[in-house]
Amino acid sequence: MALLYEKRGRIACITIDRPRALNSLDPQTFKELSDALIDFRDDHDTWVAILTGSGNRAFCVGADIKDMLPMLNDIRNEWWRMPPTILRGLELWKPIIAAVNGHALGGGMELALACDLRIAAEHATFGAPEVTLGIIPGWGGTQRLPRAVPFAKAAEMIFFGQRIDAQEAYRIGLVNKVVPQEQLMPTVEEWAQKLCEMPPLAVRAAKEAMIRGTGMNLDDGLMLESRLMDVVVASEDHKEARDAWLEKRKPTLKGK
Ligand code: CO8
Repeated sequence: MALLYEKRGRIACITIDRPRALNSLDPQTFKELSDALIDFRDDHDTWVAILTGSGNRAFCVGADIKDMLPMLNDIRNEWWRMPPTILRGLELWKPIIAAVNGHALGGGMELALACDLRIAAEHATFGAPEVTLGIIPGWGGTQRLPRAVPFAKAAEMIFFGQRIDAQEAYRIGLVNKVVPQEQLMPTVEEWAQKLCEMPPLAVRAAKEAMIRGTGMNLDDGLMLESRLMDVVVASEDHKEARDAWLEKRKPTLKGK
C-alpha cells in the first residue's frame, strides 16, 4: 500500500505515502489513488476530501520517472487505459482541498491543480519540469495551469520547467493561502470542517457549474447554471437552510 485513505466524520483524507520517492506516483499508487477517489465520490457520508503527501519534503513530485514514464509509450492513443482520477476521466463534484506540504512538481502540481482549493506550507514549491524531460505536462497541466494563473505565467513555468516558491504561487493566485508548516494540517482541517457546514448539494452543483461552464460559451454556461439551480432548489437541504436562516439557527444538513 502506497496510499493512506481514512475517513474522519464527513472528511476523507487521502495521503500519498511514498516519502522515500518524494511521493511520486508509480502505477500501483496511481491505481490506489483512483480507487480512493471513486470510494470518496460514491460515499454518501463523506462530503469533503483532503489530498496530501507523507512527510514534509513533498506533496507529490509527479509521475515516477523510473516506473511510470515508460508507460507513456504503451498508452499512446489509449489514455483510457489509465485508471480514472481527478486528473482525467473521473467526474467528482465533491470539493477537494490540496494540503501542499512540500514539492508539488510535474504531475504533483497537476494533482494540486485538479483540487479546488490549495493551501501550501511555506517551504512548498511548484513547477512543471516535464519539458525538461522532453515531454509536456500530461495530467492536465497544459489545460488547468493557464486557467488557474495568467497565461504568460503558465507559459513561463511550462516552457522553462522553472520552479516557484509558495509566496510566488500565492502572488499569482495558484494557491489560496500559505501557512507555516506546523499550521498546514490544522488550517486545511479547519477549511474542510467549514465546508462540511455548507449545504453539500449546493457546493457540488456550484463546482459542477464552474468546471463545466469554463469550457462553454456564456449562453450555454447560463443554461447549465439554471439546470443545476433547478436541482438544488428542490433539495431538502435548501428548504432547511432557508428555514434555519429565517429562524436564526444552524441548519441540520442531510445531503438530500
Ligand atoms: N520519480 C521517481 N523518483 C523520484 C522522483 C520522480 N519523479 N523525484 C525524486 N525521486 C527520488 C529520487 O530518485 C531520490 O531517490 P534515491 O534517494 O533512491 O536516489 C529521492 O526521490 C530523493 O530525490 P533527490 O535526491 O533528487 O532529492 P532533492 O531534494 O535533491 O531534489 C527534487 C528534489 C527537486 C524534487 C528532485 O528530486 C527532482 O527534480 N525530481 C524530479 C521531479 C520531476 O521531474 N517530476 C516530473 C515527473 S514527469 C510527470 O510528472 C509527468 C506527468 C504525466 C505523466 C503521464 C504518465 C503516464
